[in-house]
Amino acid sequence: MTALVATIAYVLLLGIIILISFINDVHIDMRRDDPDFRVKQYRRSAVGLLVFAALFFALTFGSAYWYKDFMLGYGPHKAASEHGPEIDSLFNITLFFTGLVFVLATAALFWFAFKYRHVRGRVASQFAHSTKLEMIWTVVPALVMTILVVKGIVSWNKITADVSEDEEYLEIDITGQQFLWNIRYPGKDGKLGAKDFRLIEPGINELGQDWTDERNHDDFFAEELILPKGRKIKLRIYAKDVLHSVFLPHFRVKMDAVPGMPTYAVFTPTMTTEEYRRRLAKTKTYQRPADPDDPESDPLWKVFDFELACAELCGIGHSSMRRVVKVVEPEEFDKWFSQQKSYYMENIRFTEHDPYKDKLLPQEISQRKSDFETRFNRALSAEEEAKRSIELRHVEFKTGSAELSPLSRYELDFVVEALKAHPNIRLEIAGHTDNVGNEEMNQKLSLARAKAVYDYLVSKGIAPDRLKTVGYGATQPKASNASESGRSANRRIELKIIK
Ligand SMILES: [Cu+2]
Repeated sequence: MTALVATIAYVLLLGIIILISFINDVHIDMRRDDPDFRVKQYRRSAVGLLVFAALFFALTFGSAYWYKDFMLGYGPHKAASEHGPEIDSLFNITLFFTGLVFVLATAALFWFAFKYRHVRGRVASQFAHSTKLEMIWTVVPALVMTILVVKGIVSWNKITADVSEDEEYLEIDITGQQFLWNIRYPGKDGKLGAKDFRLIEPGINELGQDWTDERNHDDFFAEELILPKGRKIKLRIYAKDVLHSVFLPHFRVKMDAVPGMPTYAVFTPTMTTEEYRRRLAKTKTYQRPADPDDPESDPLWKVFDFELACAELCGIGHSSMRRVVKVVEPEEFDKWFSQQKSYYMENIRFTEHDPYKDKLLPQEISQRKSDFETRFNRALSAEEEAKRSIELRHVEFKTGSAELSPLSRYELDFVVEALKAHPNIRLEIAGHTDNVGNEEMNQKLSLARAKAVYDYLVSKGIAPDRLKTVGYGATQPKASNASESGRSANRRIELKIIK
């Protein structure tokens, strides 16, 4: 509504101005034959133009000064990256030359309109060609352009240089899509896993990560872009749909995200968010309350955050493509980094999307093995008979059957190894079930499952007389059968060491 009223007001104002100038023209026309009137009229217009020029300059420079604390490179917003000052100085050099031309050309324009206004009896001089003038306005701009372009190219090549192979750097994948950024870190191995757009599944595999590439197994996603101060960062930039642009204004980083054409940006942050805030705090402007309506709210400097924005108008939700960027001390970063959970391990592992769901990964094998060995050795050296039992935590069966799940073989192999390492011990293999179903069936099932373990061990070369099987059915629960988790804990195989 307000916009409509404003628009109507502008249109009316414009109409009035046009009308006045039209009336003025008619007025001048009527008195065309009065020379004094015309001279006066032109003088009035020329003085009006001078006043306009003065106001124009005052507003241009005044507003620039007024807002300097919010402009990058002026006021407190000095660059927070290693290459930033170079970009700022390029801007300043360009601004110097273009500003000079702007001021001189604008001043000359208005001054000439005043100086050479119509005066009775004055006639314009005419000349068709001046080599001197031609030389001046060709050579001077050419020289200035050469300086700007050469200096620009030198800086551009330096700033956009890729990392060299022997360098230490942190690689982060930034993928734009309508309308958000996917921020992927490489995990503990320091390497980002391979991607293929054909593997993209919305909600499951947003980036099309190839799970057969082990480098993907520790990659994780973050909501905010967290960066360590003083370390070189390489952003690997992608787009899933349309053009986006990675813009980190405080670090003077901007690079387009182009579908089908990966780009990159390399930079080193030099200030933490805290340090930057403290610098802002020294400026009066940033002492103002963040919420102008609430004088008690935190000052502007305190709520400041670096940001990642999309600098390409990419659609209706473009403005929501903002992420907070946090720069922290390297120690704090390392701590945060080590606490992050791998996307693969949390969301993909052992699901239908996992190409390795029927096998264990090397680190999982060694983890389970050391867990088993610890418990086995403890049971082996226990004095009391009751403590000489160990539960097989990863031996599982299909529901209601005695068929071992594919992943059970790993733990059973640890048992084989332990039996071979201790040739004097024997084992009682005890099967247990929950209390679902009738007693007789449970007893049979528990014995059948114990027998399946027995068969596996014998097939791996363990002498049958070292093993004994028992089926306890539901008679020895170790948890309450009232809940599913309790029932699941009760369905188990236990080994008792017999010396
Ligand atoms: Cu965008």
